Amino acid sequence: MNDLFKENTDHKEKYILVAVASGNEEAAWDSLDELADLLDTAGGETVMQTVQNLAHPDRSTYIGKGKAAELRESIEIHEADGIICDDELTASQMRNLSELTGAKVIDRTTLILDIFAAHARTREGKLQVEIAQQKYRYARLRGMGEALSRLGAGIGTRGPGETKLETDRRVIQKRIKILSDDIEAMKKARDTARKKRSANAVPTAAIVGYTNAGKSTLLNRLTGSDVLSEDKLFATLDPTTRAAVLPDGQQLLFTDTVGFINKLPHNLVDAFRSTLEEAGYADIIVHVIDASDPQAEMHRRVVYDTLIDLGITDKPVITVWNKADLVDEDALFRDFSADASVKISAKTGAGLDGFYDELARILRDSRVYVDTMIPYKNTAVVAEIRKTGQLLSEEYEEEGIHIKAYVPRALAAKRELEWKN
Ligand SMILES: Nc1nc2c(ncn2[C@@H]2O[C@H](COP(=O)(O)OP(=O)(O)OP(=O)(O)O)[C@@H](O)[C@H]2O)c(=O)[nH]1
Ligand SMILES: [Mg+2]
Repeated sequence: MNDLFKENTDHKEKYILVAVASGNEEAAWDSLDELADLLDTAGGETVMQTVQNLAHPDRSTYIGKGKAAELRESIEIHEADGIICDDELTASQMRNLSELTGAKVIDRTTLILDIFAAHARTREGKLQVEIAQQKYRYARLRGMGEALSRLGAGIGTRGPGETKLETDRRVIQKRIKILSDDIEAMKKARDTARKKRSANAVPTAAIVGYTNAGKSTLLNRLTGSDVLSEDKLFATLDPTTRAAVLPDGQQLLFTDTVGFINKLPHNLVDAFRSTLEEAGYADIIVHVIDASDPQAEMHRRVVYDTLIDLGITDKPVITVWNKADLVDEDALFRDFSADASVKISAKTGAGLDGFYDELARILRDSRVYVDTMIPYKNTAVVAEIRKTGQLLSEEYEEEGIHIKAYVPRALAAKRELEWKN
């Protein structure tokens, strides 16, 4: 599936996972469990996990030198292929730690980038992953260049190694520029597609949430589609939009998006910014949380933090506590940051009625009430309202159709319908 861990398909590469805890040791262990899930998704195997308490990661070796020496032994005992650190490392931390442990050293960012690379399907997704990878490499090369120039300090000349690095850096920079231009062009195409959609005035809901929360399963359940969903992290990278008709007959578009994760590498956030920002154009945010996950509360916070980071703060949010089939029937789940909270199982379909009710209520709130007469020459407006709003009544009278309806603000403005709030 990917380069790092599946060079030899018969052999699952084994890794020791390491984290530095500065204060909250429990959180560090939890984060390591997630790192193990990431490794599993990438096709590798965890043979040991360890946490070191340090005020802050060591600047040159991440963990302390004594701990590194211990790890060297553990690597032998477990016949591990290397270690994976739960933070992003600098080039020199990586090199030094590799020397001290005598093994391959990988960081959390590389692992996530690797999974993204393996899961990207569309051209845009692939470009976005590559740009994040190139930026990561670029930063690393710079780090190595500094180390090399320190080695050569005092002689007054630049070593051949550095010259090579300089050209590598220029090549990478050029590549990043080309990729950025390509992505920019695709963003324009998407903007056009979105404008077309919004001209139709069908409201949209963006499904967001922590990775593996069940976003794609929910999209499939709501729209009868067949988007890949599996028990892997970051199964979905590319936004998919599908239409659904709610029980009250109104149409709604749902967009499934890339999942969030704690310590999401910022190069990835930047590279995927235009994809992630899709949620910013939605009328409603559907925030899916895996209610059965012991880390649900942390996941909830990470999702809100990421939304804020993306500038998405003024949308109505409906929080969906998913996987209800895996939790105690009486367990209560609340999200006071959301406009509504419901408990469902995307898998079994339990609780969907409540979800539809809340969705309809929020949609109604984002609309205006219209009580007006539509002349017979404008009956297309009535069809439009039926599609995008909620038509409460229509009476055929002499001078036209008398309608009472909830209509999206945008449509009311476009058609110059008189409204009351
Ligand atoms: N038991 C149970 N499992 C569920 C439910 N909803 C989703 N799952 C499972 O959870 C796993 C992840 O589901 P996905 O729909 O792929 O999750 P996602 O949020 O799209 O994940 P990414 O795209 O990887 O970020 C799959 O194995 C689903 O079958 C549910 O309501 N109950
Ligand atoms: Mg998905």
